[in-house]
Amino acid sequence: MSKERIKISEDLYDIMPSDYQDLVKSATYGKEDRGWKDIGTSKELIEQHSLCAGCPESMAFRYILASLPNPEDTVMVGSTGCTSLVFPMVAVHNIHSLFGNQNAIASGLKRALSVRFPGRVKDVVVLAGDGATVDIGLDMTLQAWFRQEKFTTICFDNELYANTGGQESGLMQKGFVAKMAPVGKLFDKVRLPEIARESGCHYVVNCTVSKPSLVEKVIRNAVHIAREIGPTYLQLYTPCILEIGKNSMEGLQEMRDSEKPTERFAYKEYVSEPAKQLLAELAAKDKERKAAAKQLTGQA
Ligand SMILES: Cc1ncc(C[n+]2csc(CCOP(=O)(O)OP(=O)(O)O)c2C)c(N)n1
Ligand code: SF4
Ligand SMILES: [Mg+2]
Repeated sequence: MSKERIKISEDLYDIMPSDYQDLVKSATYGKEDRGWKDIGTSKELIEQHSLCAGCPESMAFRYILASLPNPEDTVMVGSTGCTSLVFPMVAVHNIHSLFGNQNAIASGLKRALSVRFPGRVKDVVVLAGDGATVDIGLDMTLQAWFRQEKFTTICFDNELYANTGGQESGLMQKGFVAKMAPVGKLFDKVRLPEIARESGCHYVVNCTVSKPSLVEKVIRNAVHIAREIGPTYLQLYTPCILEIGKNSMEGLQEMRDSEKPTERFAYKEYVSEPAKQLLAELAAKDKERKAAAKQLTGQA
């Protein structure tokens, strides 16, 4: 796994887009320690987006793409919604699925990749909105977990259908009034993290994307556990600033307010026993690798 895969033939170098040339020069493909700290110094796998200015989904995309452990061998599966506006600008293989079908598509894809590339690591990561994950796609979401499909499901939870103007979603908070849901939500927010745990996910996290280091940690854990053990689920609060009446500078504060210990996005994590064991093994290997690298630097 390295930049060899994206290298440009010398004869064609001049006619390649400058963004591609930059990817070859300074993207972090193949770097074991890649993470959010590379943002600003290396070519990112996303540099533009067509979301509203200041939309927290754009921060979430940047942190996730900087943290994927194996981007050159990852396929992301998206679904209709604000997130789908971003995928055409992402330098990771991705598939757009019919709204709600994303976990069914990812199941087939993951299985096909393991047949087509036996013995090679191929990660699959679903990234969809709350309407796609919980409402219209709930059957596909749950069945993939029941079948123990080995991929990660990420839900960008903005608590409504943002892309179609603000309809009610199962993850909307009780009492919330949206532009296209004037009566106000009558029921509590569906407890999808708990449902994910009870449906067989081995790693479940509910949090905001206010802290890049936290996003990096949970993405790495979720992808590694899905690769080796079984389904993982991340529910990330990416507020729709347009719908909650905030300006482009206020998304971060909204997330900080919502992650306080008594709030609905207080950090929540579930790790199954086999997943705990895997994380401990990975941490030990990482420590060994870093110690060996330090020793080598000392010798040089
Ligand atoms: C099969 C199908 N049903 C409905 C729609 C209309 N539609 C497009 S985006 C969307 C809402 C998306 O909401 P969510 O998944 O929460 O993503 P967000 O836009 O909030 O990020 C809907 C209902 C569609 N495109 N296809
Ligand atoms: S409508 Fe909301 S979720 Fe969609 S891009 Fe704009 S702020 Fe982000
Ligand atoms: Mg939504």
